[in-house]
Amino acid sequence: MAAADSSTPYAILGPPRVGKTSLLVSYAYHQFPEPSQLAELIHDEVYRKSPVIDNVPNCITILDAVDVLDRESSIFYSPDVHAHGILCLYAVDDRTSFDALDEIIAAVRSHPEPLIDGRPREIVIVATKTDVDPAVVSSDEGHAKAAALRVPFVETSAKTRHGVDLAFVTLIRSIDAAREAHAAASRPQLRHRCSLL
Ligand SMILES: Nc1nc2c(ncn2[C@@H]2O[C@H](COP(=O)(O)OP(=O)(O)O)[C@@H](O)[C@H]2O)c(=O)[nH]1
Ligand SMILES: [Mg+2]
Repeated sequence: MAAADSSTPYAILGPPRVGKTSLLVSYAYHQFPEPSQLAELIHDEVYRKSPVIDNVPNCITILDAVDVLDRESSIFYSPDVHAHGILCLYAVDDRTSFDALDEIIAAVRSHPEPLIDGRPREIVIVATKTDVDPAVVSSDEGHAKAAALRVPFVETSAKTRHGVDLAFVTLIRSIDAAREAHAAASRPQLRHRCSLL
């Protein structure tokens, strides 16, 4: 597996209050931010982390840049154009955020610059707040949605840290797999040659 280069950026997307900032803080600092801390965290905050994944060191940059807002019934979406991968979040206690996934992912896929290094951006659907009981969106619904949209799915809680590392590892592995597949497809094919001497 190839290491992500030092400038590989990722983005995190979802409607307001699904837990984007909390997930990033939980991932980067192993803390669940209090409401007062959340209020201090500004938009466009950049989080950096250097995890070792599958024995390979990675340097990653994650942009907590965008709330997806419903502006006059159309989803507004503008992540960093350089993002190689995007975590698309919904909260298990907020059905509206789950229902927004189709439109958010369609917006990612129809971005004006849809390709990064010749490949589409990798997407992982992330269910947040799985510590909340009862949930209004079931785990089965999350799995079914991800299967229908053909993307990986990870369940998380920033509060308990359940699944938090896995969400990022899944995205990084998806990007590595896509890079390798793209490189293999771009390599000239070796052909058998029969020569009559
Ligand atoms: N119970 C619970 N609450 C969470 C979790 N993640 C975020 N929240 C709460 O959800 C609210 C919105 O979180 P925030 O990270 O600001 O969401 P953002 O607007 O998507 O960045 C805050 O009150 C958080 O404390 C979680 O994993 N579990
Ligand atoms: Mg936020």
